[in-house]
Amino acid sequence: MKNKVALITGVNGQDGSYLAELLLRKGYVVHGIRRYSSTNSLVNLKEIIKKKKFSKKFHLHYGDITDTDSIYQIIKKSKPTEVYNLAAQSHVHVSFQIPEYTSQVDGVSQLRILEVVKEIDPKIKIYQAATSELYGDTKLKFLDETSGFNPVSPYSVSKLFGFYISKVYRSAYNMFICNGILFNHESPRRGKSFVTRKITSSVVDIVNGSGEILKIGNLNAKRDWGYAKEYVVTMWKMLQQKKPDDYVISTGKQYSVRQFIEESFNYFGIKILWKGKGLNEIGYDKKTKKILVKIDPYYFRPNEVPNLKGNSKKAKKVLGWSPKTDFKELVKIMIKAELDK
Ligand code: NAP
Ligand code: F7E
Repeated sequence: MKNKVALITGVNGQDGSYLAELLLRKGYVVHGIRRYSSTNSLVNLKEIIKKKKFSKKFHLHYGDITDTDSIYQIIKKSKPTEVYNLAAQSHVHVSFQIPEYTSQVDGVSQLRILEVVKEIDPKIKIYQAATSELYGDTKLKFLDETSGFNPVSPYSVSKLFGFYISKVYRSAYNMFICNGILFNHESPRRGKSFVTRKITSSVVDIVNGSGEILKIGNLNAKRDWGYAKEYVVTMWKMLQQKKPDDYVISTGKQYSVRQFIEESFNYFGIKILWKGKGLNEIGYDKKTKKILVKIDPYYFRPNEVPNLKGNSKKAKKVLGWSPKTDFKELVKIMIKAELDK
């Protein structure tokens, strides 16, 4: 394979780090944009940095996707054949606290990238990280590429702009741009403020005797949770097709936050029983009667997305992709990784 060069924004995030590893294994030269940080933000990239054969083909650039000039300079210099725009203020709850900033990073920045690519080389292929949050508060049982959107957070409205501006540039300028509508995907590299990693890391701390109680928000929210390492493969596959298109990536199964907690404790043989209602609901250990879970309204959102479940038939048919890791296995992978730490 010759001259495959990828640029990944958000390279040190969960998906960016898995995608960088995948592309390096495929022989790509990979450039990544990272923001300057006073603290170490490269923990997800440690596998790449420590492997000599990878590190030679891996280049990090300081930049920010709200800064058009830095995007321009990096694309001009690195000459990518594929750009994966994964950078985002990716926390839905936080987007209610910094809505204007979120719209700049998660919405307008995709336009910045599209404009720069159109100017430098419109043949560069682009992947845009769209999201199941676009469907928002929906009554539909299964969501696919034809389902209507009803975004209910500053995060999802910003991503809606990114989604549609990508379609506009695809049709208006004949550019190769794909939107990946990915449902929730998790891993040991997930940030600790997202519910799955928060649960697995707290459960391991509790089992290790920290004495803490898991404080949680909406126990009944349901998500279609997949494994991030498998999902990044679809980003690459989308850009290898003859024509650009949009794809839903999901497992087709949903579980509640409550079930995620139960399954995590279950790994250690602890059975959680529930008692009480609303803010007073608690989860306790059936055997010891010790309270292990409490509700904290701090984690409630001004608007909630109660449930999401995808239908990835198109991805299966066109990309030849289907998920392999089920819910139980995902919980196991995340718990084991916490134990290893
Ligand atoms: P993540 O772990 O939160 O990573 C986000 C990355 O974006 C981080 O590397 C972050 O860098 C970077 N970033 C944030 N603001 C930036 C800016 N202004 N300029 C440059 N970089 C910036 O997110 P993820 O889970 O990997 O998700 C990847 C993408 O997919 C995101 O766009 C997310 O919205 C979208 N998505 C995620 C899911 C999911 O379930 N994970 C589902 C659908 C869509 P710092 O370390 O400096 O903060
Ligand atoms: O919340 C509920 C919360 O923050 C999941 C991002 O990657 O996926 C992610 O967004 C559910 C919500 O993910 C807590 O109310 C209960 O219903 O892990 P989350 P998210 O909001 O679904 C989508 C597809 C993206 O695109 C986003 O970038 O869990 N929940 N208690 C809680 N959530 C958090 N964070 N913390 C709690 O204590």
